[in-house]
Amino acid sequence: MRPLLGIVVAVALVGCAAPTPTEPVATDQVDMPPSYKFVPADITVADGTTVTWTNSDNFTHSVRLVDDGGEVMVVAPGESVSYTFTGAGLHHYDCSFHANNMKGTVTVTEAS
Ligand SMILES: [Cu+2]
Repeated sequence: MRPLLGIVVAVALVGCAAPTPTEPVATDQVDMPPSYKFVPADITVADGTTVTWTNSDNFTHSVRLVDDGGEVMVVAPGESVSYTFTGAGLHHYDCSFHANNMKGTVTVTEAS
């Protein structure tokens, strides 16, 4: 008896299951309404735009520039902070106090 040689071909299915990311909103203003969120969380701006985050919540939050040196800008209720983004691409940020609930992105596009 001769052993049968079986050849198994594994077919890899690529990239069908990734969740659709939120479409970024074209704005330079991000609000922090009650409670524990950035609205809109995902925005898009042109290179060199200054983005302002305003804390409308009753708790102190922060904007931590995860992809831009990790600086933490603390934002007390009723206050605002700003940061000027340079460099086209995806820039992540979050609230360092509530990083599980509060995170967002700034998609920076080439200045026209
Ligand atoms: Cu927070």
